This record gives sequence, C-alpha cells and structure tokens, in this order.
Amino acid sequence: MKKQALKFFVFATALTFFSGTLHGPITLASSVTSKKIDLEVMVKVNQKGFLNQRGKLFGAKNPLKIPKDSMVRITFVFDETVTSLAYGDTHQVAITGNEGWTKESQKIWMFNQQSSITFQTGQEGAQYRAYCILDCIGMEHLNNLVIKVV
Ligand SMILES: [Cu+2]
Repeated sequence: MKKQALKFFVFATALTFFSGTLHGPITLASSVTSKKIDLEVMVKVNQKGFLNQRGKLFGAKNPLKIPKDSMVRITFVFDETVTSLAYGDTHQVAITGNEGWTKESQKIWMFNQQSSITFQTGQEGAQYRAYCILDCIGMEHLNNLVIKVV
C-alpha cells in the first residue's frame, strides 16, 4: 500500500473512532441490523489471511463477490488454531468503501470470536476493501481483502 493511501486509512479510521465516541452506538456497524439483510457472508480471519467458509484464501485473483443494491452483512470469524501462537491474538477489521466511508467491526479474539459489518452495496463495479486495523501476527496478510460488486 502506498504511504499516502495508508495515511488516509489511518485518518479515516481515527475519524470513525472519534465520531463513534462522540455519538455513541449510532455509528456502530451493528446499528444497521434493524434493516433487512439480503446476504450474509462469513469470512474467517487468521494469521494467513482472510478465508472463505471452506478455508480458501481470498486474494487478488479470488475477491469476495457480493451483489449490487443489497444490504450485505459480513461476519468476520476468529479462526486461529488453539496450538498457534496467534491464538492469543486479537483482530479488528475495517471496511472502506470507494464511496468514502469506513466501518469497523468489534475486536475478535478467543472470547469474542465473531463480529459483523453491515453495509449497503452500490452499483456494479463498486469496490470495498477490508483490512485488520490492529498490530497482529499475520497483519501483512490481512491488509487487503478485495470485495467486489458483481
Ligand atoms: Cu489482525
């Protein structure tokens, strides 16, 4: 990731956190749960990266595909193995949309193993990125889950 882009992400993340602190739960991703969900997707998170339910890694050639004009809920699931050093780790995922918004999940770790982010998808071609915002083992594999509207 370019330095400029990284700065923007950090800034956007800080901004989201700050406004969340000011206005309480209104800006939390979970507040959208009252709306109808069109699609629920589970994404496993471990030190190797973001994986689908079958355990296949997402990557540049294997983006997460979601439908247009839909309310999508992505649930990030803590997937470190008990025997791994990373089992004591904590992840927290943010999604940034190309429309300019950023939403954060709650922290996921051994005692809180999943958290969701819900958002409205745009038109075909819209793109979103998910990335872990904590310093974790495997953070270099958790910096760019591409989510594409198809
Ligand atoms: Cu992480």
